Amino acid sequence: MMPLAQNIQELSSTFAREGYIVLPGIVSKPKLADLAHKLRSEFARAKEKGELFSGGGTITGHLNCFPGAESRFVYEELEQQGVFDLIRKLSPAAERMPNVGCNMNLPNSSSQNSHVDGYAATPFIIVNVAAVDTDISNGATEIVPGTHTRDYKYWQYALSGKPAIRLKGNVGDVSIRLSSVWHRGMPNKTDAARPMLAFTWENGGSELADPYTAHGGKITFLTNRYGQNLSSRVRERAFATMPALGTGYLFMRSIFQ
Ligand SMILES: O=C(O)CCC(=O)C(=O)O
Ligand SMILES: [Fe+2]
Repeated sequence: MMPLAQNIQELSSTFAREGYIVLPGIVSKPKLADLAHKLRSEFARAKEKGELFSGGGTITGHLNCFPGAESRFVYEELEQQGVFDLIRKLSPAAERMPNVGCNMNLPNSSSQNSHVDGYAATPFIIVNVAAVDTDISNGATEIVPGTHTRDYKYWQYALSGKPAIRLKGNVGDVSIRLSSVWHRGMPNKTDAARPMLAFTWENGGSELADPYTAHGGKITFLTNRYGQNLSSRVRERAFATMPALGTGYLFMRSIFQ
């Protein structure tokens, strides 16, 4: 692959136009395979011991997680490969260290509703690293290129007719996207969870001097997009079992917003 520094013009212009870019083969595959194994084992253990919360993304099957201090090698490799230099060129707001996270797409998950992450008015950069080979079967993320250029309401997005693509890729591939590009997590039809690492710069980055000290440095599963109270659980259940209901609800609500 061409070193990133030589390719910066082209990457910047693709990023400006599409809202995302993909850099194949950046992070070491064997180390990521080992990390994916640890994340899956820890999830199985936490579930077995009844340590997981109810609702909070467990019904739709899309959780956030902190990938543990043992995942620091991913950050170091991104740094060595010049990915963070590229990020600082793409977004001068990315000053601090990123928040370090991971998306666990669980077996039998349902489609998320299409969304932008955070608030459309304050976009930030997200670097995803595939921790396993990812394709349609295990829920490669759906993304709609070019949707970051205006602040769509849900109904405007739904009627925009812009074509969606799936971010299929191999372990070690990196994708860099703006939070304001419309996207969603998709069903994982395999029997193994799909972990995907995420480095995010919301509000300029992590508040910790070292984001790997979060959660005592231990792999931790966290809620995603849904709360844990009864009404959140009812809503999550309804969206998981009747995706069209979710689309219709968001469509109507966005008209009156
Ligand atoms: O896991 C994925 O593929 C995407 C998840 C996502 O977009 C989210 O949880 O906000
Ligand atoms: Fe998202």
